Amino acid sequence: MSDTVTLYTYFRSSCSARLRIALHLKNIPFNPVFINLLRDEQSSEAHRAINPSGTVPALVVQNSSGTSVTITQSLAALEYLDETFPQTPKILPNDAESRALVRTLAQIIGCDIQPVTNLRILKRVAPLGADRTVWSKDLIEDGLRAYETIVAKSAGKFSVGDQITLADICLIPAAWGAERVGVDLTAFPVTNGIVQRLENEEAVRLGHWKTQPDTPEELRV
Ligand SMILES: N[C@@H](CCC(=O)N[C@@H](CS)C(=O)NCC(=O)O)C(=O)O
Repeated sequence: MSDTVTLYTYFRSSCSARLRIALHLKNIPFNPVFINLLRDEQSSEAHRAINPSGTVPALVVQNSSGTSVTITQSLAALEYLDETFPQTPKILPNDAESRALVRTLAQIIGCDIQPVTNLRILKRVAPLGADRTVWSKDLIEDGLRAYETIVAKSAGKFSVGDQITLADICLIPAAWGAERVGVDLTAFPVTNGIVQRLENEEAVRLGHWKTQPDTPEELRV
């Protein structure tokens, strides 16, 4: 019997998109559970019992012996998938130097950009007079400048060489968020080239915010 994988997800969530893309890339079937962030379902008691952070995603893997693991941080969940589904395409390179580089890029997005542009932060800065769009755009551009400087040296077809890595899996949903607030991705030409190539990948199309079962009809393609 194979593992049963459940993903708590929201179509617009970039952190959820990371997991959706990785699961599709690795051909791991999963059951989605939809948590609507606009209805604040992430803060419900029921959801917090699964993810005490009150966020998505949460990844639950139940293995054949009946034990289950719940992972409530997307980067930890992505690495867990890489370690426990070894027969699937790897998203972390074998050598330590490349792994550090991939993690550095992933963390520019996962630690420097996403947390300060997250919904709960936007909800707090708006009453202080900050324009949510300007706030997000500035911070995303700061992060992308750093990303661009690094990938200018490391990129092949994707961010580090020619294979899709953890870095790319974090980059593409961040690019969707960047476009949403008016960031001109052509100002980051190497990164933009990687984004364009990623958009053609099947796993990215399947994980895209526009194609999810919980994507509202009017936003679907
Ligand atoms: N560090 C966490 C961040 C999770 C996170 O902030 N998720 C967002 C969606 S991308 C969320 O659930 N936001 C809900 C909120 O801010 O209330 C991770 O990587 O999983």
